[in-house]
Amino acid sequence: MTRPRTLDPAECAEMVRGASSVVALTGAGVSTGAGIPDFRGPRGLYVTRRYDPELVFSIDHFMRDARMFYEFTRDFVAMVKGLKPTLTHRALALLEERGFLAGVITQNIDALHHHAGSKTVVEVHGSYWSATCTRCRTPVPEARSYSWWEEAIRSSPASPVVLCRACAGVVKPGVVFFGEAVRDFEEATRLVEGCDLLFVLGSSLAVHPAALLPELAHGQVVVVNRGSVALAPAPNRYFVDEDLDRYFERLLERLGLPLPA
Ligand code: CNA
Repeated sequence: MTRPRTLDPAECAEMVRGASSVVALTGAGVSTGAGIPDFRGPRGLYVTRRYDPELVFSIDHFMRDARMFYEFTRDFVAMVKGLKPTLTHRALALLEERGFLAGVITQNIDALHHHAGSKTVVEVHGSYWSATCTRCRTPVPEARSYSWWEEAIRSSPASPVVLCRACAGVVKPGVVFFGEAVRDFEEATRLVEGCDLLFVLGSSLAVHPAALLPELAHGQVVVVNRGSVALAPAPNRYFVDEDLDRYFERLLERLGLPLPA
């Protein structure tokens, strides 16, 4: 049986330099350093505000009555607005800018990879970075700003539910709900199958189908995650049980790249 192997930042830097295509798959753990707890942890919104995820993120419930989802959104926006992307988000954007990284696939809905400046971002669970009217299908490009969400919720005649300016239909953020298909999975699959180094960052790999992506990787897989991950050891897989920001700080140093401000 293959024993799990770790990888120090110096060895990882060599791997990044030698790879022809690097891709990162990220989860809730990249955003905890920014102050966004995972939803089910002790500080998570499901626990502190007693939201029932089955209802909050149910598309059937949302189409019948959007108020519960928007109460969650009001709390989520109040928490996320003003938070800065973590060093790991910014490091990934820098690695892409410098030609080391082909793109990021994320399970997160917080849009922090966009806010950090990443260009190729595949959000398989969608995010608050986009929104559309459920009635007339008009997109809402202003949704890219959390300040816009805060103001739209506060000033909507149906507050907290945000209504379309054109037809007064209910606006739905681009977050993928239970009962909806994941987004851009073909694009995510193409990126993973085409890379020779896949980072898996801050994800327990418990949620499918995103959790299946590392199985499709043909090259090296480097997991950086505190705690256990649902991925079996294999000769091409490395498991680093460390804080992400600390690891990426040292990785950038080894690559001779400046720490992003
Ligand atoms: P998860 O199952 O909560 O896994 C997160 C992992 O990250 C855990 O194993 C943690 O131990 C680990 N972790 C936390 N902080 C760090 C850190 N600083 N350094 C290293 N490791 C750390 O979450 P997943 O992303 O795997 O998937 C579950 C759901 C939760 C996805 O659909 C997400 O969309 C959803 N979610 C998103 C957000 C967000 O958008 N920020 C927040 C919470 C949940």
